[in-house]
Amino acid sequence: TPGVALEANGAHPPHPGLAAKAKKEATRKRFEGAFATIRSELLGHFSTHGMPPDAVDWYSRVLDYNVPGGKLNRGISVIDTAQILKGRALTDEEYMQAAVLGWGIEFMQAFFLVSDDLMDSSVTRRGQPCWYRQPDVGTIAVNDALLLEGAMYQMMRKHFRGEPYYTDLMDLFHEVSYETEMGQLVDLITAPETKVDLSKFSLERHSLIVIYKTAFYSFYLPVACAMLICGIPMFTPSPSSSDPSDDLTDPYKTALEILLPLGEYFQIQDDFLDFSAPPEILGKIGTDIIDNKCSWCINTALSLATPAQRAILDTNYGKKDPECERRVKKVFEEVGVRQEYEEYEKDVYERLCKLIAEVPEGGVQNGGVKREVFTSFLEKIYKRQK
Ligand code: GPP
Ligand code: MG
Ligand code: MG
Ligand code: MG
Repeated sequence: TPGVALEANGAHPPHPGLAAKAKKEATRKRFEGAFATIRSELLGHFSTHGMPPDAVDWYSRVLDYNVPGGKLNRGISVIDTAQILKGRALTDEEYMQAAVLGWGIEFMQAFFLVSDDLMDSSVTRRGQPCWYRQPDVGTIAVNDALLLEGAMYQMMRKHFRGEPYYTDLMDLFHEVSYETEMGQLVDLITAPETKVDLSKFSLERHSLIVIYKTAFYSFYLPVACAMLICGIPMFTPSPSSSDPSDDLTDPYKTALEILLPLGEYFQIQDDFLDFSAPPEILGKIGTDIIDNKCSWCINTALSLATPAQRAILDTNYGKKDPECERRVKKVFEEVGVRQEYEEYEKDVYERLCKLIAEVPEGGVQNGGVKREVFTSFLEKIYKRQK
């Protein structure tokens, strides 16, 4: 069997080397440079519509406050994936194409987060007050979120309208947005802000929420974008042929089948670390228990709890009280959430390695994808501590 070399040794040094850190920093800097270009294109276009100066100012405030301040993992992974698919450094032109789509995903994320913070009545995001909480913003944030979505399509229109894959690209962004919105719906009705009802939770619900709300746009979308600009054709369904989504050789379907469970794994790690990681390593204090989140930990605990433990969870979950949080954590420890996680991580890693090993190693020349695209993602997250 083709080996997927992802040994835990060597690949995961406790402290990434200084050189690796500097390289990461340079990658980020270059990507941020592309934002400056995209930003001025958007503002230029906005002005050509005769928008008055106060509207141009507002629009630039929306962009600067909400788009560039995140970790940029999604955007940068378009560039990394394109590089892997090409098997070489990108030309300046190829780089800009990848960067526009990378920023497109970051705009999509900004559109989602501005909306989500309003729906969740959140207070801070990325270390600053949520946009809607700016004194002069409020519910104008709804339109600002829609503007961010419009900007994402505008920048792709400017850079890709003449490309043969433009319709596929538009279709991809529309589909992924729709999937994320479905996930957001299930998330909102499963854990409403004002009512704690653990009977609505289950591991199946958790899986569905995570895959729809996060995995499509965070994991599949960046890779599908890179595949499109690297010339991997998308199968177009035609009414006369049988459903092409059944075609096991469709590289986009292959990507989806690996990246959705990988995205689910990533979120389960996130949930587990929220409960288990020391704040000084995680860089933040976990709040999922206090916030009534439909997290992997509570769902795992619910599936294992005795009636007495269940009663403790029912009365203490989602309460804004550190003593309640402590009681919930005690039940998590008693039912063995840590051991369950260890087992899950081992199993999902094996499952993903198997899936990756089955990818036909055709390479881009043969209209296929490369295993390294997936191993590089898996390598980055396997056994992460933060
Ligand atoms: C954040 O989830 C929200 C999304 C990833 C998608 C939002 C989708 C929309 C269609 C608006 P969260 O509320 O669980 O996380 P956070 O704690 O970051 O707010
Ligand atoms: Mg939220
Ligand atoms: Mg939310
Ligand atoms: Mg979390």
